[in-house]
Amino acid sequence: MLIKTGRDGFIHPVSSEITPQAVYRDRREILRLMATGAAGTALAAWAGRQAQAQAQRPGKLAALQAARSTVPGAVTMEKVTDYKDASTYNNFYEFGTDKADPARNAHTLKTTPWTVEVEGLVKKPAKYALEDLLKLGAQEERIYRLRCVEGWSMVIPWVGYSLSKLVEKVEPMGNAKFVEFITLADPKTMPYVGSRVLDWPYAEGLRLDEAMHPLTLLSFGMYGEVLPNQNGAPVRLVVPWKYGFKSAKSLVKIRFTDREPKTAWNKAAANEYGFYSNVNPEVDHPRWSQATERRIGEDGLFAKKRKTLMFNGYEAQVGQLYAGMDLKKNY
Ligand SMILES: Nc1nc2c(c(=O)[nH]1)N[C@H]1C(S)=C(S)[C@@H](COP(=O)(O)O)O[C@H]1N2
Ligand SMILES: [Mo]
Repeated sequence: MLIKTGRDGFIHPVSSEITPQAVYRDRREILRLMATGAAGTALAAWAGRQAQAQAQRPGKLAALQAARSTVPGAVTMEKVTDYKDASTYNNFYEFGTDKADPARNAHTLKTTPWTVEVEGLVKKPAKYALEDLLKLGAQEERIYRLRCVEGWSMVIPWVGYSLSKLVEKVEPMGNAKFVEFITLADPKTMPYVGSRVLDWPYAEGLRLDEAMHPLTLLSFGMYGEVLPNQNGAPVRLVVPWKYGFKSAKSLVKIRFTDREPKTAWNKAAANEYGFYSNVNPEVDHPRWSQATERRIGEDGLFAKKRKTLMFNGYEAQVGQLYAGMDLKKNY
């Protein structure tokens, strides 16, 4: 058993850490590669990954064990963003619009008990207590690039499993074509819910085939620990090839529909935020160029901007989902 839930409902760390399983898997892989002569490079990559993982363990919240994901494209070798940056430079408008607001204010978010309701066009609608949702799939570590439409990006080691695991459990009906994600809107604990910045609750959506893609992650943790409140505790979506706002935080409802769902940002400014919102350096946002990005942590005087990659670098994995589509029209 990977995760224990205590009587108080909190997730408690188990004694062993995250690495052993991943180490054994990697070691076997290296032994295999030794036979082919490719062991040198593999060892270097392995050492790099271990160093990265260990350097990043912040020790702030309960550990969440995970084995490194084997889903194609799920682990970038780019340098992981410092936990401090990833947990203090946030967009979570329920807690304020300044990047520092969520880390300052989200301590009021009450994450236990937590239920996620799955409803709509499914044969098996269900209400999942967080403890049960956690166990629906094996927890994996995935190191994804996250690209915000505002022009900055980070590299974050998430913990979670493919959303498709949940989709398969609830058995979508034949006419289900889209999935809507609805997040908590509690004016008592979220100071900006009720403000007119957005039409609450914050809602997002995906086409069913996007929701089923193995890279679409239902995430419960990051940096080997449970999610900090400001990053969307206790459970959020992460869709790495789309702009960050598609990755809805603190999910309470997942609804299967036959119609494209309305999303919070599309309602706020339809000409700026489309339903698809795939990262695309060739299609600019009306106010911001999308051709380059600033990697958080690289913002020194001489830091160069990075070129933004098509589908945020996940084109090989997701490009075929959009074959034949006009990506300028379907922004
Ligand atoms: N509920 C909710 N989810 C949200 C947001 C929000 O304001 N509310 N902001 C989005 C935006 S714009 C981004 S870039 C990412 C940021 O995730 P991070 O803070 O974990 O990096 O969360 C997304 N999910
Ligand atoms: Mo964003």
